[in-house]
Amino acid sequence: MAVEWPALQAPENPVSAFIALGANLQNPAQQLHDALIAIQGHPDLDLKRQSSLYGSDPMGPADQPAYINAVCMVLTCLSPLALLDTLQAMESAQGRVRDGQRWGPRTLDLDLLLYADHLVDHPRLCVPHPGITQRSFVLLPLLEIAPEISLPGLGLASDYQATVPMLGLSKMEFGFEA
Ligand code: A4P
Ligand code: MG
Repeated sequence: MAVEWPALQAPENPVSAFIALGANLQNPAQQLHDALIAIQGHPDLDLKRQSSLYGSDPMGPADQPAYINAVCMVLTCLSPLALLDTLQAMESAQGRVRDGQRWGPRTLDLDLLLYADHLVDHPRLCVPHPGITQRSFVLLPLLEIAPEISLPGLGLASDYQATVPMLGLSKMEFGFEA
């Protein structure tokens, strides 16, 4: 599919964007906490909602630690690619090393799940994130903070809850204040 303009342009008014957070190295809960602090403190991001923390078994190679995941919602005037750049800079600032291993362990992964109601198909960015409907560690925290949300081109997110593989997902009792 061709890149859709103006889907990649910066909006005139703030739009909502949903971000998935994941970590399984170097105190993952602290990594997510630090990431939310960074998001909250960023001048172009207005953190509006954050889910509970969720623990889950690793998807992909099994010889890696369990993950902690969460989802947050921000308002932003950044373009989708500028937002991706911002998220990748935050990953690097928290020690993310890209060694090319697919689904390998990481200190912090920040994926852009949804950007307003846009469909983006760009070499660097696919939105909605293709994993939303297949990953319990993304779908359930998303539904916690946006139970009625519709996924562009895919319908209601809640329609996928019954069939998504659970991967040992559990909502953690402790949370944190960003
Ligand atoms: N990219 C394209 N679309 C997007 C998007 N919507 N958001 C591109 C973010 N990035 C997007 O990502 C590779 C490239 O995808 C980026 O350069 C960007 O241009 P990456 O973060 O560098 O690499 P990655 O995260 O290892 O790749 P991948 O395949 O996206 O991994 P996933 O899907 O993030 O999986 N198990 C549990 N339980 N919980 C997890 O959070 N995470 C992973 C990583 C594996 N297993 C897991 C978990
Ligand atoms: Mg990623």
